[in-house]
Amino acid sequence: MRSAFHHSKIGTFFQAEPRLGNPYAGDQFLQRLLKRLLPAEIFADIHSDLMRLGKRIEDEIDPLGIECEMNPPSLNQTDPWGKRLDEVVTSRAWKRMKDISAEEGIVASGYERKYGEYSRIHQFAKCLIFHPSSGLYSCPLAMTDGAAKTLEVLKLPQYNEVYSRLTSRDPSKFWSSGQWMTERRGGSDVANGTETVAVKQTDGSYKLFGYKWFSSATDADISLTLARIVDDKGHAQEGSSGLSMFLLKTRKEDGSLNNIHVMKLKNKLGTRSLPTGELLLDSTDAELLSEPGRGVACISNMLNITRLHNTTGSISAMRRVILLARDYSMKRSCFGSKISEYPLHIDTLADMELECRAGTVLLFELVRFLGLQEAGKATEEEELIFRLLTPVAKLFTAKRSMGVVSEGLECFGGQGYIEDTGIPAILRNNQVTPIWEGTTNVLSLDMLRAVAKSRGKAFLSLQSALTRRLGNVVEKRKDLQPACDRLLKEMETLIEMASKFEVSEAMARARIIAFAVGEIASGMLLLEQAVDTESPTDLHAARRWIKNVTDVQKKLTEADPVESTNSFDMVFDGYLG
Ligand code: UCC
Ligand code: FAD
Repeated sequence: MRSAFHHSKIGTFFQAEPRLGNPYAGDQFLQRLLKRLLPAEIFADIHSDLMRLGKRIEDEIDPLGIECEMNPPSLNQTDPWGKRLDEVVTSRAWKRMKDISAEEGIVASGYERKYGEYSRIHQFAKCLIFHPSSGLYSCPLAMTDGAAKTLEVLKLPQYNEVYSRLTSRDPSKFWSSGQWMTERRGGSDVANGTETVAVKQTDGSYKLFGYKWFSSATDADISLTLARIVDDKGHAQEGSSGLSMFLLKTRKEDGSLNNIHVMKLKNKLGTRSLPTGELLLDSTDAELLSEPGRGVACISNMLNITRLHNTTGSISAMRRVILLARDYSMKRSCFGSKISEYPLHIDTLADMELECRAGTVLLFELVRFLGLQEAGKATEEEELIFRLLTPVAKLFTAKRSMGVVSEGLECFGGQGYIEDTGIPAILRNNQVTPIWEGTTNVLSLDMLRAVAKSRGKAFLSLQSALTRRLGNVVEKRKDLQPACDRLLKEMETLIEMASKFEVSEAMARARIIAFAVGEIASGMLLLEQAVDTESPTDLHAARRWIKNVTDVQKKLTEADPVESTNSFDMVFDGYLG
């Protein structure tokens, strides 16, 4: 008998690989959601654009994204004679991604307002399918969107040209933006962490001096940043009220850097295709955009947009790993059957699918609000819910997506751990989403601040929206009454318990509260999807989700009392310092 293993032969079995296909065509849930949210003629238009983009992603953009991942940026700091260059060298694919982003209007489609209040839904649907194939070019685009939004809100005519470049579809005009907030002392606590100072010049402009510790997309054309204005005596005010927001161009008219030194590129776990650098600002020309001392409030226009993009990134990482794992489950056989035939494997995939659907409805609820707000149609209730749910959606989807993507890797067995399948990069790249744009704890506290600033009205607005909208759900399907009651009870308990907390107690429980809000809001949105589409899988998803919603009373009651030192002692047991 001839052996299959001799000479150059390496066996006869080769596993069929998972294929992506058109990521929009394969996402029926997203299609049904968009159909629900959009008027019929707008849906028809957007649907055909997304089908086209999905095909372009499959054929052209995804291979470029892989090329970006394989060719990370490098830094040419000096020429052979020691002269400073600070040249960030990026790949052909990365540069091409910038042009494609402009052509596709990934930012522009949010500002042209072709579909009025629905334009943002179109834009974020594009981002959702684009992100995992974009080689992380979605990161500079998120910041570009945030900068465009900030300029739009400020309505300063002298920045019309900058705004038109950020929102251009012409690759030769399109500019990207950075967002430089983090310094060595702190990225969460920018009020105490910002050391950069701004010195006023006789022409009214400023020169910045400081060290920006994390700058994603170091190759951006402009950036928004924070700094402290110094007075005639060289003093600067400390804390948040000493911070102002500036706009700077990264290059001068002659193409040289604007007195910016790229000190190094970061060596990162993931997002390796993204040039993240440390920057020294040494007399960098900048212009004051905010009122002096209102830097944090002003840059929060940007933060709230980039946090929506972060939510988009987390959800699309889940969707990507699910699309691949689903395809693989039909191709891989174990113990004599395709793995898709094992209920245990399907149950694993179903849990992943559920998280992805819950995140998707939450994202599009916020995107819908954003569109309404920009069209001047948002009610006070919607504004309050928008502010409340933006940090919640970011932290909720980022954290939960890490569990899903990790599970996703396991769906491929050992191959899920092999770099050149491209699958581990989904996990490495996604691990940043809980960290940047505000960590999970910091955003839980941000949510509480939004509640406190509204004197509790943000929670009450969510509760009254739940009552009204779940009432509509029950009107359409009586059998969903128990599921709706469950959500209303959890919301009621949450408000009742949270309103009795001391500030320190609420802060210590901020994460529990934020995740509960995320679960409840997603539950309502999944129920609405189920009754509107009448799709059996949407109904199954809503029921399965609500069965797993956290028992808020139990969770909050069982949390450690704030005054207890038990947890501290447990963590530091044996710590030698
Ligand atoms: O990490 C970064 C990554 C860039 C890449 C992005 C890619 C996106 C995804 C791509 C696809 C995957 S850039 C750096 C991001 N850094 C952060 O997110 C900082 C996290 N820390 C916080 O958010 C903190 O809560 C701070 C910095 C906002 C806290 O600062 P303060 O000064 O202590 O803040 P206050 O006192 O709470 O707020 C000052 C003012 C208040 O307004 P007034 O004075 O009118 O009462 C707040 O209400 O700012 C207002 N404010 C806000 N308003 C603060 N935050 C917000 C907000 N989110 N929305 C509206
Ligand atoms: P810290 O603030 O030191 O946080 C450390 C830990 O303490 C965290 O777990 C946090 O949750 C916890 N913590 C902090 N405060 C509290 C509290 N009050 N209660 C409970 N827990 C708390 N920044 C930019 O400005 N621009 C960029 O372009 C940019 N790009 C980035 C790219 C990458 C790849 C990465 C990894 C980061 C980037 N960042 C950028 C920085 C990022 O925004 C910060 O790292 C992040 O906001 C956290 O700040 P920190 O690193 O100072 O962590």
